[in-house]
Amino acid sequence: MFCIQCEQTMQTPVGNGCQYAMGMCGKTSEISDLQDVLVYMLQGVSAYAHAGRELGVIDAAADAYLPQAFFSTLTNVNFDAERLVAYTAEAVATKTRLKDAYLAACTVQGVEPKQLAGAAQFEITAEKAAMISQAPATAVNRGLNDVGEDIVGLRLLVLYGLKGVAAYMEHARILSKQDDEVYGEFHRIMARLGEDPSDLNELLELAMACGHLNYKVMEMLDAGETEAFGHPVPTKVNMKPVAGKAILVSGHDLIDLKHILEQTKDKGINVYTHGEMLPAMAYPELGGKYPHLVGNYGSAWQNQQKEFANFPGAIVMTSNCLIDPNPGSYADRLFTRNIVGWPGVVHHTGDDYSAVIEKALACEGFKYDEIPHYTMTGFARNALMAAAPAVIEQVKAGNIRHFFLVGGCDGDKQERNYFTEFAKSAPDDTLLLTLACGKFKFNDLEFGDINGIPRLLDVGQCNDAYSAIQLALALAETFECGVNELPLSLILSWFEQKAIAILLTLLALGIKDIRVGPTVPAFLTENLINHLHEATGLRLTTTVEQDMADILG
Ligand code: FSO
Ligand code: SF4
Repeated sequence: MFCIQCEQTMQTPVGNGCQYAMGMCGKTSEISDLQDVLVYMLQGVSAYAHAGRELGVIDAAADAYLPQAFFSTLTNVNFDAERLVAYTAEAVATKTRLKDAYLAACTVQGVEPKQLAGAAQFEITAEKAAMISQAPATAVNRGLNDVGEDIVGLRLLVLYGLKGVAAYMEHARILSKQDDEVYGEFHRIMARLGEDPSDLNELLELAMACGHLNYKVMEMLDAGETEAFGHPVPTKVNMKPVAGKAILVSGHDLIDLKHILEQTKDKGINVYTHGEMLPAMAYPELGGKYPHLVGNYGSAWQNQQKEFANFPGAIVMTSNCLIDPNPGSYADRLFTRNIVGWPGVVHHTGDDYSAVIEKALACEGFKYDEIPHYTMTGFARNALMAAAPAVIEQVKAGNIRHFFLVGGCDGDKQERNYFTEFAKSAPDDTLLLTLACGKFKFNDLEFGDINGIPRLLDVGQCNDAYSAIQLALALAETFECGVNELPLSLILSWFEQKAIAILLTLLALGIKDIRVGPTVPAFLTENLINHLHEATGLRLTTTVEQDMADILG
C-alpha cells in the first residue's frame, strides 16, 4: 500500500505515506490496494465519459455513479472490501457501456475514435485477488522515478481535491442537485489525471479548475440544503444529554436526519446530532420543526470511539469520518449509511429506519438530564447577510477591527490546540467565523458579543465555506475593495480531501495569504509549497503569538 492523502499520514524512515500493513486511519493494505485500483478504473471510465460527451453522448447513470464510487475512497469513509469490489465491478460494466456508446457515436458521426491512453486502457476483473495483484500499477505515486516528486505531488493535489469535489457532488445528488456542466468538467479533470500529466503548469491549471468546480458544487449543495430544509437561523444548541431513549446521527447528510426525525416523532426517542451534523439544529425543517431533536452529543470525529461507546442508543453514520468501532464495543448499535462502510457493521439502505428505531428502543437510553451547556450555530448565508449591515456599521464605527475565519477539519494531533489558543487569543474587537468539525476546538467557550453581534459565528458544515465566501464578497462590495483588502484572515485546519477541495476553491477565487495547519500536506514538496507561497501567499501556521502579531500588526 501507499497512501498519503490525509493529515495523519505516517512519517516513515523511507518517506512520508502510510505504506506498511495498515494506515494510521485503520485502512488495511488490502483496502488501500482495492481503492487504488478502483480510482484508476474510475479515471478510465471518465475518459470514455469525457470522449463521449464531445460527441453528445451522455450517460446519466454513469454520471451519478462515478463521484459516488470515488467518494468511497476518501479518508475514513469505506473500509469494506466487498463493497469496494462491487464498486469496481460496476466501474467495469460502466466503462464497457460508455466505450460502446462512444464507438457507436464515432461511427454514426463519421469521426475517427481517439486513442485514449493511460487509465482508459486499464482492464481488470473485479475480483479481490485480481485487483490486489494489479494494484502496484495503479499506485498513486506511480511514475515517481520518471517525473519526480514535484509532479507526483501536484497530481495528488488535484486527485485529492477532486475526491473532495466528488464527495460534495454526492451530498448534492442525494438532494436531487445535479448539473450537466459539472459532470462534464469532473470527467475532464478525472480523465486527464488518468493520463498521468507531467507538465507543472497544466497540473496547476487543473488544480485551479478543480477549485472552480468545487465552488459550483458547493453552491448546488447550498441550494439543495436550503430548498429542502430552509435557511438556517441562529440557534442555541444544548450540548448535554437529556433523559430518554436516544439516536445519534453523525456525518453530513441532512436528508438522513430528516427521515429519522420524521419516523421517530411519536416514538419517545430523543435524537442528537454529532460532529458535522450539529448545524442541522439551525434548519427550520430540522431542529426548527422537531422538538425531539434535543441537541448535540459529543464533538468531532476523532473522539467518536469514546463518545459512541458512552452513547446508550443507536448511532447512524451518514458520511465521513468513520473510525474502527470495534475497540469501543458499539459496532452492534452502529449503522453505516450511503457511501460509508465497515465490515461487520450493518449498512442501512432505503429510507425506512425501523431497524435503527428498534435498536434505540432496545438500548438503555440516558437515565437523567445533565446540566445543559450551550453553543450557537446557524450563521449561514442568509443569517450572515441579514447581519451584514449591523456588522458593517460596527466596522465603520471602529468597534470591529478584524475578522478571522478559523475552521476546517479537526483531528487527533496535539498541535491542533493551536486553533483553540488562536480563537482564545483573538482580541475582543475581532469576530471569529468558524465552520466544519474544527469548530469543536473552541465552540464550547464563551466569546461574548460586540454590541449585540456574537463574536463567534458558526457558519455550518465544511461545505458551508460557500456561505463564508458570500459574506466576504458582500463585505468587499460594500467597502469597495477586493476580498484580499478586507480585514479578514483565514486560518484553516486540514485533515482530509474535502478540505483540499475547499482550499483549492479559495485559491482559485484569488484569496491570498491563507494560513494552513497543523502541518503542510505531506504530498506537497518544499518546491511546491514555495511555489504556492509565492503565487498566493499560502503559508503554514507558526505560533499563535507570531501569527496573531503578523496579522494584526
Ligand atoms: Fe470533518 Fe471528517 Fe466536514 Fe471532513 S467530519 S473532517 S473536511 O470529513 O468533511 O469537517
Ligand atoms: Fe494513511 Fe490517511 Fe491514507 Fe489512512 S487515509 S492510509 S491515515 S494517509
